[in-house]
Amino acid sequence: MSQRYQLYYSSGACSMAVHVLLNELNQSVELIDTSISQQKNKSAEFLKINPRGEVPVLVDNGTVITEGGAIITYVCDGNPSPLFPKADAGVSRAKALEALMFCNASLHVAYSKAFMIGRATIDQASKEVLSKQICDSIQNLWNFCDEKLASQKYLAGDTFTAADILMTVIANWNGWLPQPITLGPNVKRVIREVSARPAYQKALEIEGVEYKAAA
Ligand SMILES: N[C@@H](CCC(=O)N[C@@H](CS)C(=O)NCC(=O)O)C(=O)O
Repeated sequence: MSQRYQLYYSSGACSMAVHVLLNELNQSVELIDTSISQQKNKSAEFLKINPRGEVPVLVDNGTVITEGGAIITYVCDGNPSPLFPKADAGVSRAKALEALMFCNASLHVAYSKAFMIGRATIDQASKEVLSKQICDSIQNLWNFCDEKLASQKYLAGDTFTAADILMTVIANWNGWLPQPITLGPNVKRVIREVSARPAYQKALEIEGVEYKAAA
């Protein structure tokens, strides 16, 4: 039987946050392997769906939605739960969006820059300087998260939201960076809890990903 949702994903990439979220919401999904390492995201077929060649892409009854932040809020709005306050919820919605956008537009983007510098065909000395600068900025973002999580249980406050899922996915990318990143005890507390949830464990198993960041 065809599923309502189709998700174009690459193992362990930011698309995994959408996968975990759909599991949390008990929504079945058809997963379409769009492996970045195998360049499936550059195939002519996928570029027709997302000309920018990026995952995640969600298809809901034929409607194509790109951009992780938009997909996450769309899925949450269509499946109301404590994971994301409703559109008329006022401050709690704003705080959930703030946390989600922090992960999507600040944390994720910093990693994207680091990966781009790693692939850049520039001289080694420049690469090292730029890599150090971006890795230092990633460390600062994690320090900011850790300070926030010292006084509240989760990124958006005292309720677990979709932002915590995205943060947990991104934390597992540290091994790909050219410089070690230290995650503080409060960040570790949250990523341990989130990655241990059945919805997360199921996504790890299906995507064939090992969760190393919580160690
Ligand atoms: N702004 C986009 C960024 C998505 C993005 O950067 N996805 C990465 C995986 S985490 C990707 O598909 N990269 C393709 C590539 O590296 O070729 C979003 O939030 O959805």
